[in-house]
Amino acid sequence: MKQSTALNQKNLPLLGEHTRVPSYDRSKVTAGIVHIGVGGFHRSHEAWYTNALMEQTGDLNWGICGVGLRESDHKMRDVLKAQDYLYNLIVKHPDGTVENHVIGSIVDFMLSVENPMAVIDRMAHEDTRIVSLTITEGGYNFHPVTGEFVFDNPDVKHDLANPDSPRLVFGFLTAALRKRRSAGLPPFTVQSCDNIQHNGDMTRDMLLAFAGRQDPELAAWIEQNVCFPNAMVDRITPVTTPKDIEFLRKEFRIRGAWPVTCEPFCQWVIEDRFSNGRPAWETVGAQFVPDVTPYEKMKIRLLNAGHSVLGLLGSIHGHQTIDGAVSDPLFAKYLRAFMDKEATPVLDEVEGIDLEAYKDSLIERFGNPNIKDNLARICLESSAKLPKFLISTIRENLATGGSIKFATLVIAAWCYYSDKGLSRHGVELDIVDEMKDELHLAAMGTEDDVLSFLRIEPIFGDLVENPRFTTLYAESVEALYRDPDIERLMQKTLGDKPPVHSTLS
Ligand code: CS2
Repeated sequence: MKQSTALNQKNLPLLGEHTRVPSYDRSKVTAGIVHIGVGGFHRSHEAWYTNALMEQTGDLNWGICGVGLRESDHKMRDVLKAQDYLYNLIVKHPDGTVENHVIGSIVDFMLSVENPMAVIDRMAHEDTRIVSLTITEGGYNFHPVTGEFVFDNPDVKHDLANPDSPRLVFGFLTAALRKRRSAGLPPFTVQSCDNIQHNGDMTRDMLLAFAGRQDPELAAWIEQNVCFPNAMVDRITPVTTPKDIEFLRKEFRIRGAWPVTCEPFCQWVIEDRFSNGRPAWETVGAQFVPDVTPYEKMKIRLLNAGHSVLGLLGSIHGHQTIDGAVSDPLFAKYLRAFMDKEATPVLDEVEGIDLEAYKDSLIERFGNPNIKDNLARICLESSAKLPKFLISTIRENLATGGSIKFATLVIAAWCYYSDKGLSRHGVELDIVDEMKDELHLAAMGTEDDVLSFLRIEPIFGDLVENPRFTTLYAESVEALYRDPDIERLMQKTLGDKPPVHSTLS
């Protein structure tokens, strides 16, 4: 049997006809983009578009220099470096077709913990024209209810006091923009690729708050000169598992230490506002629009919220993956009811988009049996996600008198999940959340004070004072604690009769 080949630049010609490798000359690529937060999603999305762009147009000015801000990014740096920054993107279609690409758009990687000044210099270099971000919802350091920048954070305090050796993204952006301004260079664009509505505006507000505290004059310059385009990003990208590495080795005879697997669907809708030029990503499928608002709201309130609905209810039920949950007819019906009755009524019209077809396509994408998207990934950092994905929908429906019951049961399930950390059958759940301890403590108080969980003010704000919401929540949470049979509660919420268990004698 043919030996496997290690993935690196030199071996590209050996990888075989079933793997698409970069045909452009990577030694000629300059890094016009510095990207902070190189995980699976960046590699299946922006890096994929940019690789396709270089392939198609031959414009080699937009290579990517990855940056990791966390200690834990050592592994990504080491893996990518050993592979000449190449990796495999394995695209799995629902019918079993697999496309295997080697992506060549990342050409360097830096760790800020090793040398923060080198990262600042790189961002301040004249070749750098865009700094893009996937730092997760939690990385923006805003208060979920007030939307204000949170200054009361040890890393922020450190960054304010140490402008040349920051830890957080805003410290780096400020330092690099300061350098560019003194060097008389045009600023880079700051391009958020996270699932936050108005992600560009949010990034700008947070950066201005931080920079304003450190250097008000610089903040005024940033406000006038730096563009922060809003964007909607979309591609379902599960966490890489040892099975993916094995798949690559067995099916394609390639030894790659950290491939990415993703679905075929890919979307990027971007506002066309850039400070210093941009790649022609529209030539490879991205859409440039004047205002991204309706697209991003639709995506976050249907896709991301839909994931959370399946993730939390499914975890308690004992489902493992999104495709597993959505192939369960009760979960599919519940998801659709949530989308139709609660999420859709508070969405804006999106010109040229048929919402019914969009929802159908989401259910189809979720059902892709070859994408094993673990519920643990979906539920990861729920405290940063749910205020934007789901709680905003509850708030808007409370204001208009719309239905809230489907989403409310999900909040009750989140309480039970945070308290017990178990599925209804007692299987331990893998919970990862910055606020895990706080969520657990509040949820544990439920038996004495049924609204205890809702008193986490940074997540729920004043919702605990809304009687329509609290009455429904209390009923759901009490029922769940009496008997965590989530299926029965889902059926009840749907207005369906639970199946009759006949006792034939
Ligand atoms: C997921 C997203 O994090 C989540 O909860 O909903 O990562 C989702 O898979 C992507 O936004 C898809 O574009």
